[in-house]
Amino acid sequence: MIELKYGAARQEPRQDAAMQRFRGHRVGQFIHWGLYALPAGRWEGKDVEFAAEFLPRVAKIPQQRWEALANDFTLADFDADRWADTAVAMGARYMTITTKHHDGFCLWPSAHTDFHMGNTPSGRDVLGELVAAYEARGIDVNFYYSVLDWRHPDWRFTLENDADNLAFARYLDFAMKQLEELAERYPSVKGFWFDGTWDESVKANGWWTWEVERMLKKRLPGVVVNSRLRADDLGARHVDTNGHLMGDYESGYERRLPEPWDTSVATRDWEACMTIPQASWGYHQGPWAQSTLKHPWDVVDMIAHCTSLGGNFLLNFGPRGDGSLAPAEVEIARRVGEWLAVNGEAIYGCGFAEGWEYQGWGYFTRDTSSGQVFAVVTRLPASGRVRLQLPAGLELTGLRTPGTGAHPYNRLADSVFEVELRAGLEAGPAVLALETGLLAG
Ligand code: JFZ
Repeated sequence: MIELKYGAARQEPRQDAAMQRFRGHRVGQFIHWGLYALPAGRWEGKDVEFAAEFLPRVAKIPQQRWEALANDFTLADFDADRWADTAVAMGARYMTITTKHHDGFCLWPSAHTDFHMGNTPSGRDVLGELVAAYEARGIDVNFYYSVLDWRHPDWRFTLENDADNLAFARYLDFAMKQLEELAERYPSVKGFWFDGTWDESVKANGWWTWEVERMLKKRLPGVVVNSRLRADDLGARHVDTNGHLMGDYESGYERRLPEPWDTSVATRDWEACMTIPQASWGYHQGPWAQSTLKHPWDVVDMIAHCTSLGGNFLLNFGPRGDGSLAPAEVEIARRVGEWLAVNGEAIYGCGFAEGWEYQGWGYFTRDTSSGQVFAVVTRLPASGRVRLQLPAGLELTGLRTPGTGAHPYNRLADSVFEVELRAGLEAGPAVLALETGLLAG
């Protein structure tokens, strides 16, 4: 053990009510929205096949031309209630929105920069409108904030000399003030999701990431902060030099999930975030993105996968430049939500089912309060039959599907049962609620 001033604040998962609430959500909606939604991956008639929010860098767009996009951000078709209704339809229990992404543009009227929504034609506080609309529907709102800032004159990627150190100290002060401002203006916010913390400059200032976490928790009791914010005294990120998770949950799973048999991740809180197209967070209009959209059942598979290992799943949406949601994304949300409306008892409030081993056809989950075990069958074998191998000493005494009720099964051997699931495939992955008893003898 090394003595750390800015390492993990605690060594065990939080168990307070706010954290338990976050943990039980399991399904969240991520939103990436900013000026990059206007060009949507296309510049001067050419598709740029890279994440749309990176367009200014990848296409080397002059700063003034990028900032001029603010004049076109007119919100012609923006309606916070419609976004929130889509989240409800999807069955999302929380939402995380980009208050400021890497280009520095702010979705709220910040007193610490001119580059914000208040200086666009509508002048509206879209962040405030979204907080109100989502919370009115019982959906928790979290804020994404990029520490990396391509526009701010004091931002530094590396610290080469005293001048860099001075400039970056001013930058950290600016970012702290913006975060204080967010906490003050929107005190109902439930969590902060930090990004853009990987550069040497940030890693050399682990004290600041500690201070940010402390400041937010002091002002907003219960607030939940992701591990991506944090660096320790020695520049270790997410997990400190002594191996303890910093922040409240691990947020390193970006467009990938842990292996389904890697039960080691179930010992702590975590969240995975995922794009609908292959690799863009901001709306990208080109076929490079639009031809790669995931199927709703792919999304359901990932939700169950995360739940089975005690993690949350944050599905990203990239609204368009006029403020409307992309119809294909609304449709995916609707179909995922239809599935959750029937089968959500296997997801919400559920987590890792200790002792129930991964068997390839899908995932076991367990309701953390009732103890009810579920099988979510996302990869039905070609036989149409699923073999359920129960933990040694248990047998199946009943089977139920949330949609249709009691379901037949065959006993093959002690603790081995078989279920026929060919029928009803169009309704998506089947869920089985398992009733078990101790094997006699
Ligand atoms: C970052 C951003 O650069 C991106 O635009 C988006 O906002 C995403 C959610 O976060 O991208 C990342 C962040 C982390 C990793 C990879 C890309 N990572 O941990 O491998």
